[in-house]
This record gives sequence, C-alpha cells and structure tokens, in this order.
Amino acid sequence: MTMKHPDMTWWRDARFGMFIHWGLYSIPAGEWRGERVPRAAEWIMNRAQIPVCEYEKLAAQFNPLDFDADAIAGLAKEAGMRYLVITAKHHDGFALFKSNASSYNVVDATPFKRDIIGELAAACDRQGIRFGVYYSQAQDWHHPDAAGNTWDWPDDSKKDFRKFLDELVFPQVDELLTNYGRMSVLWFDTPRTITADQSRELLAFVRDKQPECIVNSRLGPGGGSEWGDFVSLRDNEVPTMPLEENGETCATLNGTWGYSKFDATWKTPDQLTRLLADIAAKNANYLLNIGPDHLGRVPERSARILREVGDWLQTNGEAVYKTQPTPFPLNFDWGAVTRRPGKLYFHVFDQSVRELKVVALQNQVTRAAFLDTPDTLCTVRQTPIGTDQRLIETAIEVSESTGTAPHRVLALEINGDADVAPGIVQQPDGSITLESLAAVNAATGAPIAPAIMARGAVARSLDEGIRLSWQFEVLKPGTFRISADCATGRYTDHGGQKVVDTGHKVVVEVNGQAIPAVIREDARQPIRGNAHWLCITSGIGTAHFDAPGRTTLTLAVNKIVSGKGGGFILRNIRLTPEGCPR
Ligand code: FHN
Repeated sequence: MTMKHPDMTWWRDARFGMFIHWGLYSIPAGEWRGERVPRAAEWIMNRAQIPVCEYEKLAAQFNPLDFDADAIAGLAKEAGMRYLVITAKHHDGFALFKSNASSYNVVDATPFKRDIIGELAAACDRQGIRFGVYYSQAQDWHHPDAAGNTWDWPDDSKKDFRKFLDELVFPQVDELLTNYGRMSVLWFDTPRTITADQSRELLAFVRDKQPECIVNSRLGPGGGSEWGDFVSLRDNEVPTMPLEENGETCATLNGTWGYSKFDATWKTPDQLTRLLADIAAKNANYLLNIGPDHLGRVPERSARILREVGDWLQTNGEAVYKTQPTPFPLNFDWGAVTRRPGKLYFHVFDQSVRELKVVALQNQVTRAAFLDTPDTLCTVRQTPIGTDQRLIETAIEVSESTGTAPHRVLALEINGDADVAPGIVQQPDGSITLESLAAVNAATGAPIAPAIMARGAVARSLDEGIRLSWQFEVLKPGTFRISADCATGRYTDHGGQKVVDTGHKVVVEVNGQAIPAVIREDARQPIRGNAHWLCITSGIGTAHFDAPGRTTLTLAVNKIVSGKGGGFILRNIRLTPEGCPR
C-alpha cells in the first residue's frame, strides 16, 4: 500500500480529459517498408521488430511544423475536456522533451528542435487546462536494460533493469517534474519488470518533487488500486458498477492510440457522450485519445467529433462534471445515471422510451425536466409497490418533452442526496439483474475479494471453484429465463478478431434447483457504445417463483476455459420473465 493523494478534488470533478499519443511512430503511421503493420500504430517498432538502429533514423525525419500547442489545448477546451495527458516518452523510448539523460529526444535528435512538452504545458496553462504526462517506466525498446525489446537484446537475463531506472527513468522523471511548472498528472504504463520496491521509490520521488501531482495505478506491478492515486482501468474498458475508488477509462477515438493512416473507425459523438455518461456513472473519468500525424496535425475527423462532444457538454455538462456515480445497483437498458446533491440525472440513450421507471428511490422528486428543454416539465408519479414501504416506484413520463437528440439528460430535483434502498429488486419491466460486482462470496458472505477482479475493476474475472451469490426481491412471481452476460477479455482493434472464450462450466442454484450450464454464445452485441469490447449472452435455464419475497441465486464456477479471450469475465446474470423479449 502506498500513500494516497490527500486531495483529488480537481481531478474527480473534471471527469473528462484528453490523452495524446504522439511520437516518431506517427511517421510510419501503421506501415513499414510498404507493408501494413496491424494493430495499434504506436507499437510498430515492436510488431515489425524494427532494430533500434533503423527506427532511430525516424528522428531525423521528425519535423512536425504544423504543431500548434495552443490549437491542441484549445481543442481540448472546446471539447469540454478539463485536463490533458501527453506521451512524454512512450515504449519506443523517444522523448518529446529536452533531456540531458538521453539525446534521443525531440530537441537534440530532430530537425524540429522544439520542446513539445514545454510548449504544450505552457499552452495548457494559458487556457486553464490541467497538464500531465505519460511516461513508460518499464518498457523501453530503445534501452538495452529495459523491458520489451527482445529482437535487439534477446537475453533478458543480461538486462540490468536498475541501470535503466538510474540512467533514464529517474533523471527523466526529474526533468519532467522540474522543468515544466506544475505537473498535474504523471501517467505510468505497462509496469512489467518494475518491482514493488522500485515503484514505491518512484512514487516517493514524484511526491517529493511535486506533492500535488496525481499518479495512476499502472505505476506498480499488476497496475491495481494499491498503486498510485486512481485506478487506470483497462484500455477502453467501462466498469459495470460504480467503483469504490477513483477510476479512469483511457480510450481510443478510433482503434489505435498513435496516428494510423489506415484507421477510420471513429466513434461517433453520440457514442462518446454516452460513454462519458456511463463512465461518470461508474465513478470514473474518461481520458479520450487523439493521435496527431507526422506534421503535428490532429486528424480533422477526430477534431470535429470532439467539438460535437463539446457542444453537447455546453448544455448537459452539469450532468457530467462534479457528479457522483449512480445510486442504483444495476445498469438500465435505457441509459445511465449520475447525481449531485439534490439532483439526479437520467441520461436517456433510448429515445423510444416514453416512461422511465425506477424502483426504491426514497427521495421525493420535486421537478423533472430535460436539460435541453428546461421549461417543459415531465409528470412524475411515486407509488409504493409490494409490502415493503421502501419499495417505491418512481415513474416519469418523458413523452411531453419533444427533443430529438440521441442522448438527452433528464434532470430530477429531489429532496436531499439521492437515497436508494439497498438491495436488488425486480424491476418494473419484470426483469431482475444481478450485476457481478454486486455478488458476495457464497461461502463467507463477504464481498468478492479484489484479487479476482479484472485488473482491479469492471466485471469479475472468475476463479475456478468460486461460488457467488446474490439475494434479491421478487415482486411479481412467475417463470423466468436465466441468462449470463459475459465480456470479451480482449481489446480488439479495427483489423483484429473479436475473441470470446466459451465453454466455462457453471452451476446455478436457485429455489432449491441446481441448473448445470456451459457458457456459450447465444447472442453477441457490442458493449454499450464501445466497439472494442463485446458482450455475449449465454442461456442458463429457467426458474419458477410461486410467491413474492426474498430469494437467493448462487453461481458456482466449476471449470474455466482460458483461451485467447482472457477467461471468464461475468458482467451479470439476468432473470427475464417468460414471454418478455430480452
Ligand atoms: O501499450 C500501451 C499502448 O500503446 C497505449 O499507450 C495504452 C494506453 O493506455 N497503454 C498500453 C497498453 O495498455
């Protein structure tokens, strides 16, 4: 355990930041010697196994005369982003700043000779954007003692990682924290060979130099929440439930971080605002990437898309910035929920919905209107259902409001802070959703140990032999189809295959019945708005409840198949009343 930052307020409130991957790899832009090199463009040196002596030559060609730090900081501002993190040094080892520790840097090794980090830090300062840097602290394909380059230096046993730390990492981190004024974020990545002690030492070094600087969790081994000040989720990963600790989803706008001339798989502004809302609803920030090209130009499409997100935020920003995560213990098919004191924000992604219904909200709703039509009030009914007085159904008619935007935000004014009665309850549409992160260990009753969480977050990456259980309230009895939603464990890029592991063996026990099942792919759909990850749905069986009341469902995981998809990542178990479409 390392000491946490005492005050994360600005970072938590910001919710939206700009990531920039830029370096020598923007010159080949996904192609080497006439061959397209698949997957992320900043990995070209590794994927094409380009020797250092060859790759280094790119520095002599790096002359991004169109780079305009103010324009980039201005774009971040227009997009509604509140902070910016740029690759000061990525895995290729090339520094975008003047460094005395290595001449392999933009000032000493290129005709450009300008300090990109310095210009951008100053521009961000001018425009009120918090500035931070990415630094690859373990993987460096340019240094013989670092992790990663097995084509120039295949014998790992000869590598002296400590030498790399002393010769390059500590001096360069020192330079970054000394020469550019206030550094708001230090974003480490791929910890690989760094040890726990070395990570602690690096953190202490940062704390000593700039105590205010916020550090991400990929600093140390495993990259989990025990490191740094916030959890870096997996790339493009959206948590299924609110995280207890501060989190951040870093994400691509298309399918690559560094600029690729082949990749036009841009997410749409609508997908992005939905992702932003969904991520904020889970207590995380969204760090969204741009990849400038070899001249320093931000691809025109990505700039346009970001400006549209900024336009949306002009009207709807109060439902994103400074918000707290959803108080509800499930994901709604129609959208996502964020909140502030005295306010609840229903982000409605499905505009065909005429009435929104939630259960167990204890607060009285005093006003409901969409942020884009604030004077048109929506009718709200709050009625008790079932015998438990806390089971109030809140229904809001949204058909009175006639906006057309694909992502609208319904703001509810409530008395006090949002208070939702704890526990899982059958929803007004009859369904019951058991989110994996809401499960307890069936043997101990304790919440699931973080050890089996997928990289400290998101859905559970399950261990063999574990039994999870959920208690829930059935209001309208009947026969239910049971299904499981599972995530693909693998990031896929535009050229890649979507990989899903199936064949895991489970037993579901419910109502005195044991249902053995094999996880299979009955249906697949992208995870809401996120083309990089897929969700598969597997049928499990059926269960019948004769009467309303509290009941328990247990899932025993008997066999995990671990192929290329990353094992078994359970998102949720669903019970759907027979006859209802899923
Ligand atoms: O390998 C890197 C990748 O190039 C990119 O920088 C991402 C951003 O989160 N981090 C690593 C993979 O997780």
